[in-house]
Amino acid sequence: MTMQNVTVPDLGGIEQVEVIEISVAVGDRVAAEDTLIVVESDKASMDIPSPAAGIIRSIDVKKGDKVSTGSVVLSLEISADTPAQVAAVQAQNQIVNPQITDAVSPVAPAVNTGASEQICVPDLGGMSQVSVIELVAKEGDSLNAEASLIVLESDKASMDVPAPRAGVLLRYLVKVGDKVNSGTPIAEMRFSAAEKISAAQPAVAVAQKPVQSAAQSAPAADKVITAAAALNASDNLPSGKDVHAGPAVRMLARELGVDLTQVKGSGPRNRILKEDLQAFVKQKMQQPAAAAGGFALPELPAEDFSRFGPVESKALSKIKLATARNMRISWLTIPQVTQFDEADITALEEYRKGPMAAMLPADVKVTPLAFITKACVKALQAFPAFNSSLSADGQSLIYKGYYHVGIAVDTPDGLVVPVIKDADKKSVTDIARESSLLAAKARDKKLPLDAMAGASFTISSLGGIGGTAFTPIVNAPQVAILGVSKASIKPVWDGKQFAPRLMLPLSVSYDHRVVDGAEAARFTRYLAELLSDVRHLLL
Ligand code: CAO
Repeated sequence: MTMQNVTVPDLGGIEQVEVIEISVAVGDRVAAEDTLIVVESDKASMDIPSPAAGIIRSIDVKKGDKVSTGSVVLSLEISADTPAQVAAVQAQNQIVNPQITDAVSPVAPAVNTGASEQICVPDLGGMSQVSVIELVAKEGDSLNAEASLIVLESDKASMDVPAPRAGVLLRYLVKVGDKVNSGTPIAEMRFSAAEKISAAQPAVAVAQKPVQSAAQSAPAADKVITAAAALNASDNLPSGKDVHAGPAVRMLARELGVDLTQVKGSGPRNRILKEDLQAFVKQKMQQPAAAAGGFALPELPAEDFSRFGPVESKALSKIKLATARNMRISWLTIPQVTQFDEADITALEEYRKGPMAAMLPADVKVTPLAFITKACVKALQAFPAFNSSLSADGQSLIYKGYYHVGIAVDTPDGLVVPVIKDADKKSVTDIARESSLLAAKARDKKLPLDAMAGASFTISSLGGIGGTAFTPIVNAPQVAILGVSKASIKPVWDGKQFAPRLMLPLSVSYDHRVVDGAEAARFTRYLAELLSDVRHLLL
């Protein structure tokens, strides 16, 4: 039995790396080469594998710690009993802590071909026939030095091949799925004259960004490159929440503050590609801000209707777009219920069409809507909650001391809601005059903006069209809306017999956070009673 400290291998000049994953726990039994810890620099992630089979006795680092070459990360009790096994362990230890001096650049070597240079796969340290799994940039892109060009993946690890220096990617020489070896040309790039260096100068880059050399002697070479090049063996990680992504994607995710465990990978074996990260961020940006209830709904998928027959697309008018936005917000944020009732307007209509019509000047037309507006004001005065709004934080109710009634008007461009201000101070005839004037202006697109602002309650009348009932949507931040349908003669039981009465259907939709059902039923009934006796409205 031998105790073995596992240390961070030579980082080839990188001063510090961050522990990003701890793949084992104290007491775990591990096999040789099992991933113990994953560390990451800003260019690469790499796994620190177990030098031999054994049991984890202590873990000396935690996620987020910064470690350097030689830092002890954990201690392992190795079950190596024979001299041969001990020797193997010692050899592994050399592998994990190699003393390497002649490091080479991690960036792809470039071969100068005159106008452009070929970028080749760096030394793979003994690995061959490694798959190209991602072409990261686009042909024609201007790339910064060390921007990722392609991602390679072997059975155990993935590796970014970056551009050696800033330049333009002219074309790729490989495609996804190709198998490549050390030295395989992968792309052609053009560099500015100042940046051109010959293929004989890799040592310049070496001194700046050294990593282990695969060219170094030793049977340890394969191991060394696995541990120290830009490799990420997350395939081997045991935890389901660990992610499979290359260093460039990890770095980008960190910059964007994206939790990669939330991103679905579309690459081989669910590897997260740069496109997956971009699509994730785009989708998050497009989501509507969480509504008051703190949720966001998924968008409907786009449908290609032309698959089913001929189609024509027409842009929505500004009015319709605004209505769509408001209706959506209202529908999604207000728990609304509709209360139905009927008003007996037989007497009201006899009066309107008889004595009232006889008194009115010829140019004034009074429809049931003017009486209904007046009745609404009286009902709002009796039930102030219907003339209120919830405060923005939802903690209080703001009661309004004014009665501004919005009237929904159907225009060729869509629904417009002009407002009859201070309707409580106006007579039925005044309201009739004003509403027909506002409706005419709305249809002629001559309504000033302030004529549509400030309503404390809304009426939507489809009485001139027909229908028996409907459920209007509360016009937020108001808390209630009255829908009026077409009056019709109905047989009504008067206690002794059925009598023909003109019944007006009323539909009151209300915000159930503000108004409860019993209150809504009382409000609607009260409204119906006001309309059944015209004297209430003329006083
Ligand atoms: N029952 C029976 N008849 C009714 C009635 C009712 N509830 N309401 C109106 N009428 C009658 C009127 O008396 C008039 O008849 P006469 O011409 O014989 O006098 C006729 O129907 C037409 O009325 P009107 O619709 O021109 O006038 P109005 O005052 O009732 O309504 C306005 C004005 C602007 C509200 C209306 O024209 C309108 O645009 N309504 C549509 C609103 C809408 O689209 N709402 C839906 C919103 S939710 O998507």
